[in-house]
Amino acid sequence: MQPLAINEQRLQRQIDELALITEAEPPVVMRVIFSEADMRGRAFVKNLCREAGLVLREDAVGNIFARWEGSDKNLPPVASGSHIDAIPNAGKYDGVVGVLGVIEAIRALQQAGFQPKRSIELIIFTSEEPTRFGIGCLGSRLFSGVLPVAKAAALKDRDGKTLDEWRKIGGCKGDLSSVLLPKDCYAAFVELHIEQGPILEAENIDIGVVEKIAAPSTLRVGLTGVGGHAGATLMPGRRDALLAGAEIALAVERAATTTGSPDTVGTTGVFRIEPGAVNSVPCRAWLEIDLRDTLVKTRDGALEKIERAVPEICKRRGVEFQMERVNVDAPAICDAALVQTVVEVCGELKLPVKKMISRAYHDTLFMAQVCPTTMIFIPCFKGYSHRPDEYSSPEQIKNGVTVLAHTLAKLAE
Ligand code: HGY
Ligand code: MN
Ligand code: MN
Repeated sequence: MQPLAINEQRLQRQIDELALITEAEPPVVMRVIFSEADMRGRAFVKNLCREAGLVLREDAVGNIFARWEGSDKNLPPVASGSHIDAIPNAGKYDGVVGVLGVIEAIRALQQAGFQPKRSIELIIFTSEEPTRFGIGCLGSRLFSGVLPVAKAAALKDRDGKTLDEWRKIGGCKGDLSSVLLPKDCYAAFVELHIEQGPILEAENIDIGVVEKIAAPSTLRVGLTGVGGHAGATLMPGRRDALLAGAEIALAVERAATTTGSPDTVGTTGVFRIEPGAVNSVPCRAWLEIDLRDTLVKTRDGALEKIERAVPEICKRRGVEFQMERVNVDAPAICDAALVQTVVEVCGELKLPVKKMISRAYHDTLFMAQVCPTTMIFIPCFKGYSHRPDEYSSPEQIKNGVTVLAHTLAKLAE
């Protein structure tokens, strides 16, 4: 095979163009699953797949598959991919590098005359971000069987619109039960992603290869207090839902900072109140709490601490609560042989490489239930992510795509 020519200008142009397909004001990116912008983003990427000669299909929850047919169609394909949906106030690289980068890697392999024996399949997962339904990795959870169909079918967004209603808007066909794939459907899955952390940049290393993905969990708490006139309702006896929520958010911080593990992270990322009028005592509050650690035991200990604090705070404040574990996931252990393949490719390309833990979750977390997996990380500016100043340079992206292309070639030959 001739040396690979990754067309970084073309790839950068595509990243920039996709970033303009957003629900927000550029440079802010936001593409919530099945929104009008997400549908335009999907169409944009599907078009690039067609231009690269890939065979497209979509499943009943909107996962998109773009396949480069190999010479031996009986062999399980090698897969790579990520997501293009984006949370509010996002940047333009999270997920996108691992989707557009695969198309670029395939085009470079095609141009170098490589002919895969195993098919190489790009997967663009539905709703990796939890924005719409409060649970992340919806597409890969269903795909891997981690999320039961009945639980998925019951998902609603904050206005009560169901997953089925959104699937109709997204043009999805078929029953959710058809999303589940047989265990040996892929030979391997490798996801290219920005690190979303500061380590590679700080240590001046070009490539990270992921050995383990931290264990995420989400807790949802609904609070019902008693509203009233801000002027006429005296302080004694108030049952202020916001203040109960505020104490719970502080309990999350306390639980995360007292485990003794530097890897425990707790965030009350969503905190909504009603009625939201300056002169009205908040009668309702909703919290969505994100709690993670690389060790399940530590994460679970912190989660249980929060679950004990909620009733105690609410009892003291006379506020009623509902509490629900939305997801409590195990960490993923990546495949050692696959990790070694990436290390070898980096050696051949003379790119410094570091074995790492991913603190962010990814679809790879669930693909690990389906087949051997690993991830290829590239540095990002100060580790920033989930903010508009998220940035990786064309050079850093090119390095990641080159390593991915050579890795896919090794796995597909
Ligand atoms: O939250 C995460 O870890 C991922 O970026 N969705
Ligand atoms: Mn993200
Ligand atoms: Mn991501």
